[in-house]
Amino acid sequence: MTMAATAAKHDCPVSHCDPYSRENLMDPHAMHAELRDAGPVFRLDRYDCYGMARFAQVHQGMNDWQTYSSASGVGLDDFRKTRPWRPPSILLEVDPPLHTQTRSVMSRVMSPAAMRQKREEWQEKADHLVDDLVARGSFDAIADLANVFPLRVFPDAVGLRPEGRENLLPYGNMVFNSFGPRNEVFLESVANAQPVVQWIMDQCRREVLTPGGFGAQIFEAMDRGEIDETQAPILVRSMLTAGLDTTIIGIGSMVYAFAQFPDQWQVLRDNPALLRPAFDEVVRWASPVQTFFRTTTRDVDVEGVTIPDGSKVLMFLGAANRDPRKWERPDDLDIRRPTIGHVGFGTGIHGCVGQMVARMEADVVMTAMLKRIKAIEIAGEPVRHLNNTLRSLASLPVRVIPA
Ligand code: 4IA
Repeated sequence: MTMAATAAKHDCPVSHCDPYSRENLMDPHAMHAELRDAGPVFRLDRYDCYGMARFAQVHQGMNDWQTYSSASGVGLDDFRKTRPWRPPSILLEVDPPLHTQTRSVMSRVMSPAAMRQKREEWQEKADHLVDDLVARGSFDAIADLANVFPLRVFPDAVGLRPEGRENLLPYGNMVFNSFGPRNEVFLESVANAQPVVQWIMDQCRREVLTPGGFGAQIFEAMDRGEIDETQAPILVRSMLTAGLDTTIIGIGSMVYAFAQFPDQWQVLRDNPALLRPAFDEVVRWASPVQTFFRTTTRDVDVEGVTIPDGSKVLMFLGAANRDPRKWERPDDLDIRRPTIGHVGFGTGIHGCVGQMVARMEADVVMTAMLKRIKAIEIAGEPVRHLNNTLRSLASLPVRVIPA
């Protein structure tokens, strides 16, 4: 017998849980623990797919795009079997070589240097907004701050006209829901989709984009031959889809995190240089984007379990970011911990290309708050907003103590 020559084969654990039920969307943490404990990989029999919830496998899988492809869609739907809900993204829902080409255009437009040029103007806007809120003393950190700030800076940076911007959030909500099943949460969000989708598509045309904005810069890349005329509008659409809900949740999560961990607010006030690592820790802790699918391109062995070729695999970013196998006291916000490797922005070739935008927005808002606020207190029951992919609040009443 040559036992040592072949790795042991295991049956795949099966979970009957529904990650998209209202209860689990409302509070996923107990389910996450159960799924991590089920094994390195498991089947979700309700959705006829596989899942990974431990940090090691999520991180490994997301860093192997050859095996875990995005080209069949990063939602539950397999683009080879069902018609996509919208024309696929040529950034998110593709593999190299096309992905390499489109991503390089996007990363240049939203480069660190490009974002540094925004700092002064964005800081002024953040100071102004936070001044008003501190004067009020009590406000809703979502409705009055998180929902407000990105909408004041990002659509202008892209170069959108003022009319119709109220369509941006409903559109994002639909798209992020569409990565999950066709459940009630999805259906409610697409009830009035047509005019919203139409408005978004109309804003992706060169003629309506302000010169100098991110959108216009994508068309300049087209002029240089880096992408063609069918691709440029779809990349503008990527910005409109991915740039708002996510940063809104990032800012809202910052406030929620520091309201729940007041000692950490004090640590940050004593050392504002921790702002950047603090944002990473909040993104780890909150995981605004909770899940994404990949599709296997071959039979793949994961710790002795074989995932067959062509399987959908649900990556639980939120569960990986709180895996006790990886993180000490994972449920605690600790802005001094090493957050390196967290998957809150994804990881690998699809890792968030807009994170410089998110970081700059969070930076200026938090800088304004650090100067003016000694403590943030929760002043009422937070209300969740349910979405199949995003974890967010609809309302967070707070009271702030001026510095
Ligand atoms: C796109 C992952 C999420 C932030 C995202 C959503 C949509 C797109 C990209 C990223 O439409 O390209």
